[in-house]
Order: sequence, then C-alpha cells, then structure tokens
Amino acid sequence: TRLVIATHNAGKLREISALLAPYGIECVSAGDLGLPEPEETGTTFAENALIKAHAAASAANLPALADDSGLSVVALGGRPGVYTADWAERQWFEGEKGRDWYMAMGKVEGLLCEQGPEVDRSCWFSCTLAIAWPDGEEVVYEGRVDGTFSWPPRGTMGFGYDPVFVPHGREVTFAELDPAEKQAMSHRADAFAKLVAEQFAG
Ligand code: ITT
Repeated sequence: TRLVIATHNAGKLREISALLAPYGIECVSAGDLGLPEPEETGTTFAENALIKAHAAASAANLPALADDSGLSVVALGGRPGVYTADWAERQWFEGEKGRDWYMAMGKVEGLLCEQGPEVDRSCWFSCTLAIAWPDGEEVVYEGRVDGTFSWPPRGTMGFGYDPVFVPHGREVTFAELDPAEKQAMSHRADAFAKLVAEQFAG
C-alpha cells in the first residue's frame, strides 16, 4: 500500500516516517507530490487533521495520513494549542511568510512571566492523526504527553517547541533527547500506538 504523509513540516515528516518504518508501507510526502497546503480553518486538532487528510487523499487518489499538533499551556488556558503554528507565523519580506520558533517560544515565556515567578509551568503536547481514504472514509487518533515549559530553550534535536518542553519524569528537553527516546514517549507516538493497534493489527 502507498500512503501519502500529508504534512509540509519536515520535523513531523521525519518522525512519522520513522514510526511507520517497521510496517512496510510505502510512504510519499505531500511535498514530494507537489500537493497544495489546504487552509487550516478548523478550531480543533481533529478538524484540522481531517481537512489535511481529506485534501491530500482526494488530490492524490491515495489514502493520506495527516498530523495536527500543538502545545497547550495550563496557565494560559490551553493556549496556543491548535494555534501553535500560527504563533510562530511571521512576515519576512513582502509576500513571504516564515516561522520563527524562538519568537513563538518567547511569546509563551513572556505571558507566563506576566503571571509572576510562581506561575504553573505545566503544559502538554497534543497530536491528532487522521487517515482519510479517497472514498471519504476517515479515522482519527489522539495522543498527548505532559510536561513543563522550561526557559531558556535547550538542545538542538527535534523541531518546533522541543527546546522548551521537559517531559514529566525527565530533566532534559525533547530537543536534548535522542530522537528514539522522544519517539518512545511523545504525543505523536501515543497517537501512533492507537492507530497501529486498530489499523495494522494482524
Ligand atoms: P502541517 O500542517 O503541514 O503538518 P504544521 O507545521 O503547519 O505542518 P500544525 O498546523 O499541526 O503543523 O502545527 C503544529 C505546530 O506545533 C508545529 O508547527 C510544530 O512546530 C509544533 N509541534 C508539533 N509537534 C511537535 C513536536 O513533536 N515537537 C515540537 N513542536 C511540535
């Protein structure tokens, strides 16, 4: 079977490809197929994951797996959550947008600092995986990992908010962990385990 990985995020693509590797599925990325990026107009991770999976499945006429994810901070009422990528969005030059993760992490830190030195730094990463088929069928799996927002950023591995996320029970950030260790405990791995149990069992 061929499966489209409906993401344009290189960090996610690397992790999803590694998670899929043991299952002998031929993967092709949305970027390699030149698929357009649909607008993420949903207000939940599941809605956005389904928008991306269905768009890729119908454009490629193949089953497609999409990932919508983000960081939610307890003291910020769960923000940025589904808007995590938006918080990093920045206009570089006229017409050209980019993402600045240091700026986005700093925005979270700034809002936490406004609440004083004793602020609760608990947060969690969410990952929602959706598979859509060209005939319209769909499935959704959700995963989560809890931790602490830590400042300043530390580590060079991983992507996005990894340098400020310290998972419960550890002292290092996701960006300081060996990629295999992150994959063993991450929100993406949690969602993926549920997907595997239902889709690849037997
Ligand atoms: P696609 O929609 O093309 O998949 P995206 O980057 O726009 O890529 P999202 O809309 O799901 O993805 O935004 C989620 C953001 O949350 C993403 O840009 C990441 O930087 C961040 N994020 C998700 N998973 C993460 C992880 O494992 N480690 C660090 N940051 C993560």
